[in-house]
Amino acid sequence: MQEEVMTKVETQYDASEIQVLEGLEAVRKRPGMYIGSTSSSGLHHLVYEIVDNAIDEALAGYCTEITVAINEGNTITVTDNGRGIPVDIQAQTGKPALEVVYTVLHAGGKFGGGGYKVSGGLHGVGASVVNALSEWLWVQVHRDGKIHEMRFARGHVTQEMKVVGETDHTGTTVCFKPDPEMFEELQYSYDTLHTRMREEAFLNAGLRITIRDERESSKDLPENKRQDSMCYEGGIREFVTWLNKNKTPIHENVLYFSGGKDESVAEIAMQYNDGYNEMTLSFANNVHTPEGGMHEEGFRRALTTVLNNYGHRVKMLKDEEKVSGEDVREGLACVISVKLPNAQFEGQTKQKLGNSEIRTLVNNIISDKLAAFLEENPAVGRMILDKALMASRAREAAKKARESVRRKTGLESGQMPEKLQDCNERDPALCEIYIVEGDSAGGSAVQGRDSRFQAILSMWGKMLNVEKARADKIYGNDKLSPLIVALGAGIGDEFNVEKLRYHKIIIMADADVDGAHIRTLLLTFFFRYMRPLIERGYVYSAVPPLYKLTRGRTVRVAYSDDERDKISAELRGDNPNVKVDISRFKGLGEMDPHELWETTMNPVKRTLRRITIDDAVAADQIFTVLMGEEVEPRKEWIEKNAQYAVNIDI
Ligand code: TSJ
Repeated sequence: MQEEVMTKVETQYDASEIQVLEGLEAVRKRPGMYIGSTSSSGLHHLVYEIVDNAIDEALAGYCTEITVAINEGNTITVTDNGRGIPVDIQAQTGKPALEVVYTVLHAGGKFGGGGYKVSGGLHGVGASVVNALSEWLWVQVHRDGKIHEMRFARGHVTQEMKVVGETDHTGTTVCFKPDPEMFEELQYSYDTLHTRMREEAFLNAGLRITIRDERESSKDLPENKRQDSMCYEGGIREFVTWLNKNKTPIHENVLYFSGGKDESVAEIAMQYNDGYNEMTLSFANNVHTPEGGMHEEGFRRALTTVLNNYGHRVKMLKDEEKVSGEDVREGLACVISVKLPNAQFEGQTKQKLGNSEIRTLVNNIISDKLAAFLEENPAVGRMILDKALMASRAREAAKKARESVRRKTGLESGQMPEKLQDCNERDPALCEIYIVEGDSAGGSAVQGRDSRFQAILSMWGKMLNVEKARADKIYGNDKLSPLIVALGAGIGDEFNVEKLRYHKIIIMADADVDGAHIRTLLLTFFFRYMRPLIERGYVYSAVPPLYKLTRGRTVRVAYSDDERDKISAELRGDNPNVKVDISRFKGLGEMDPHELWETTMNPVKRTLRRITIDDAVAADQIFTVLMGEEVEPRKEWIEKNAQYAVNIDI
């Protein structure tokens, strides 16, 4: 025993120890390199890094359940029922494997250039990064009948591994508190974590993932807003069913194809609905690739070829007739998931798969197996081809309509719409456009803004139901065409992001259900007709304050209930009886121009929430519910959101 303590003291300052500390110090110096950012997205990334390790254990075949809890104070607990991280002393380091997992920085994290986590090896990729960025972290491993525990603070060991009890099962539990010194944002969003965990559950068939919100602030929410348990035996097939859940499929079964070559595997699930929009989600090693890449390319190429060949063979297409890629993807819901060694992530945001061998693999799977399926299921084949043919004809008609509308509305005249109050600056990288709902809010925004670089576009009235419209209608729509003209980059297949006039597009809507409605409509529109805007991170939601607190002549605003309570306490100071007046902002229209500038538009003080593809996918779902023809899901949505739904207009 004495021996061991001595060794420990001696090794505290040896070369490997110093390297370890330097490694984690590097993470704290440049956190963005390891988790992308220190804003809300980075905060959530910490959870994904930890959960990924548990999912690897599931991929290795030893773990069937993962639980994620958001605790009071925005700490996170992740538990799995795997084998437990090994705790034996490693020969090279003289330390427990568990300690190495948490203190040694592993190269090849997601933001450092790819990496396939090979199941069965001791990896712990990301665990040390999370540790370095946590004010504190503890871990308990149930293994060999004992509970082993270890504690850390900002990456440093604060409690060596010790046995704290006995156990009759195996598994790992990790609990951590993100370091307020490292993150600008500390509030976890249940919805954000829920969305990602649902995705993981779909991508790992049979794995049960449970998420719970234990925070006091959520205790009044309905049960289904603070706890979800997700397990999908059908994997990505069920993902597609879910994507289509409020739509009308045109064939009964989800088509599913899979195959592999060398170390790589690919699976594709797809089903057509009677709508006009495509929803393809692709993943590489369970990482979402919203910018697409080789797996999507291989799929698209093969789908177009197979359907054209089939059409000619069954004589639904004449010799010279062809359906385009866009035609065959109209109304398609599709999930592509590939797993491969050495994934190369490229593109603007490193979310595009670059490995060309995967294009060939996916192309071959679809070419062989979809073709065979159509031969065996001619009724389905006929239905899909019919739909593509209708799309092709509609597209021809739309092109003609577009040309005539373009002449009429001056879409290409370079003249800006009346509803736009433009800014003086011309460099798009420096320009912002606020899209504001309602007249009075629009007026305040125009007066409050910094007109050098902030433009305002007001929109009001009921927007077009883009769910049921093809591109020709959208061009001619009097609500949407000012927006299209103001942004300057066109829409649909002709969208050109290089022509965009603003690199920040900020949706400013009230924090009520009407605001949510208009935000949903705009997001869905951007998602379907200007997707690169979202992929490049140009779309934001403004975050207006919820409360105004007044004590004498001091006025402060709060953006959340927590902040309201904190500021209220600050204003009271040591004097609990003093009167602090708290009022709720009912809407943007209520703020005067100066207030709006100070709280919501001034770049130095405001908060902007960047819209991600996941937000857009969620918007697409909500939108379908709100605008679709199905009455039941709409009623359900309204009931779920009843506290706000009094004056929603649908
Ligand atoms: F991120 C993390 F490292 F902190 C973490 C790891 C967090 C959580 C919630 C779970 C895990 C984790 C790791 N769960 N299960 C494992 N498994 C192993 O590390 C493991 C177990 C046994 C063996 C073996 O060969 O016996 C090998 C490994 C890699």
